[in-house]
Amino acid sequence: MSEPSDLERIKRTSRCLRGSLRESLADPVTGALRADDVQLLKFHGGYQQDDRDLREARRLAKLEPDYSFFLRLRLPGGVMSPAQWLAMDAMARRHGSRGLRLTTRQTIQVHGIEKGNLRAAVQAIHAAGLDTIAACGDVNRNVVAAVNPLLSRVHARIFEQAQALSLHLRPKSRAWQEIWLDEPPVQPEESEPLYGDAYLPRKCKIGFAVPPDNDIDVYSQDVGLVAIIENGELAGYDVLIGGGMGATHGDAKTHPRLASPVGFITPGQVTALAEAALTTQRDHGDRSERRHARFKYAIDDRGVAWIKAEIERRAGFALQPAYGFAFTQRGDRFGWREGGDGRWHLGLRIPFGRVHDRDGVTRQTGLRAIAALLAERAPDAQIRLTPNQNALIAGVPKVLRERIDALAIEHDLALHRTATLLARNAIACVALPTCGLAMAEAERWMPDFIPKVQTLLDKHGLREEPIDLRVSGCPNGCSRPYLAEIALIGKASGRYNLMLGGDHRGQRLNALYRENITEPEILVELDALLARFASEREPEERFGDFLVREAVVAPPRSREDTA
Ligand code: SRM
Ligand code: SF4
Repeated sequence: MSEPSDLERIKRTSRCLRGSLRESLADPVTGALRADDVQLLKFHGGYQQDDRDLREARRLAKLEPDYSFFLRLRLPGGVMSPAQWLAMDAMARRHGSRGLRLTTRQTIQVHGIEKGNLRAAVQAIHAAGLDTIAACGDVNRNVVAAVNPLLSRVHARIFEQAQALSLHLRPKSRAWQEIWLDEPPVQPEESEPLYGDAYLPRKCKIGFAVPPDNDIDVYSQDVGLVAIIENGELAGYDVLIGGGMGATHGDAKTHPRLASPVGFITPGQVTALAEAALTTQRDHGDRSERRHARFKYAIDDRGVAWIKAEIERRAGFALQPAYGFAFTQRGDRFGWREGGDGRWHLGLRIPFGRVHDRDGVTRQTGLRAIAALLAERAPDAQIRLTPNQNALIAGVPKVLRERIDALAIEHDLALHRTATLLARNAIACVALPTCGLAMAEAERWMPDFIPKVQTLLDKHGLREEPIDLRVSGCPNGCSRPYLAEIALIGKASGRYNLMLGGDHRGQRLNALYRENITEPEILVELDALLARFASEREPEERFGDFLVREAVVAPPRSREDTA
């Protein structure tokens, strides 16, 4: 048996996530935390980073790296009130340096917070009725849920379940309250009934989908719950386990994986099912090799049937046979839609989730103005974040539509009216300069790169063709690229692996087409394939499906097929 990784020691000896974080935060000599506390901070929703654009110059100048931190909110289902948005906007302007970043898991990150401001930033989050607990780290992460629950009672019910589950699976340690809010220490020291002192071997991700939309990419979740609706009522959920995107270049034992269907549960069984899956991963996940520690690998190693039986044993009930479901689309719906209650919902495209005033674009000011209007005139309206880095202004009285439209147009928030489908649906991860793992650009490259791909689409008469493009700066896959029709995975500065052949409903993994190529090479490849697609496609055929039918790429077989 291999030795546990060093992170296991850090977790076990942390006294339920306290470590020496207080001392690290108070140390005025450095902008960084002690090494062990860097790891523990993740469980509190924070990450230490340094500006990679400045790294080399600072090294040469014998300065320590330009350290700063991001904070990530725990925001199940991505729902905030207008007042909460205003509070987060104020916090980001006061303490951060890159605006607000909407993430692919329906929450917000604020980058560029200096160590000395972290406590004030967390306190501002808490004052707004929000928290950052377990937003990162080896725990259950932000629970995602299909967007726009206001459209029906069923959506609302699912959102409530997502919120309740997030709270239920939140670590019980009061370390967050002690360290950030100065609550008195708990005496005697506590324990974690669900997680134990070493928490999980790796992160766990849970998501609720509502067909026909697969906007949460349910096949990428460790535990995916797909709502089954009968006669307008929630009958229960089909359960999928073992999805995940992360991989490591050149390491064959790592790979993206589609979640496997294992059966059906009733709404009342959700908590027990999730606990059983989590504790199965807790007890059977790999604690020595972190690259091999996600639930998907435990499932590959032991088999879906074994893991399913273990989950059933722990949950105390058998899963019923899966109902089956059909997705017709993923991605977000933009523009205005009317809800069942006569309120209106406006889907806004936020390119790559970045809400920041810069280069003459004033999206942060615009969203603040919209939130301020709602806070005053419709405080029960909501700002909903989507798993595709966009925002939905939900529950708007009709009378405010015109003013919101005017603000959206004034502040470059009306891209749903002008941007092509390619630009509206593309996703890119954060990557440089903040992400310590980035091998190539992603978010920053998109404003340059997307118009070039669009030029190719225009050239081949495919201007409004819906093609999913996703870019990640490294193989960890934070933009869920392995589910895209076209994906680029960073390999080195300016170099990417070109992956092709995912499907537009997020149900098929793509496959490697060209390795380690540059932007001009990518464009040459796409030009040739789009030309073929334009002339040889079948009616209504999507690009990813065409590439697979024509055997341009062969999608990987599912793990069950290969077992
Ligand atoms: Fe991620 C690590 C950003 C969604 C798979 N991810 C990171 C870190 C924290 C880098 C690090 O560990 O040093 C990135 C911080 C960059 C920065 O500067 O902000 C980062 N991940 C993000 C976000 C912000 C991307 C975005 O552009 O929106 C997303 C935040 C999600 C959230 O709000 O909780 C984000 N990450 C994802 C997703 C998509 C999803 O969950 O739906 C995935 C793929 C799904 C999955 O987990 O399999 C994902 N991130 C990873 C991995 C690979 C994990 C693995 O199993 O191998 C890492 C690396 C790691 O954990 O060691 C990672
Ligand atoms: Fe960073 Fe890689 Fe995730 Fe992009 S995919 S944010 S580069 S870890």
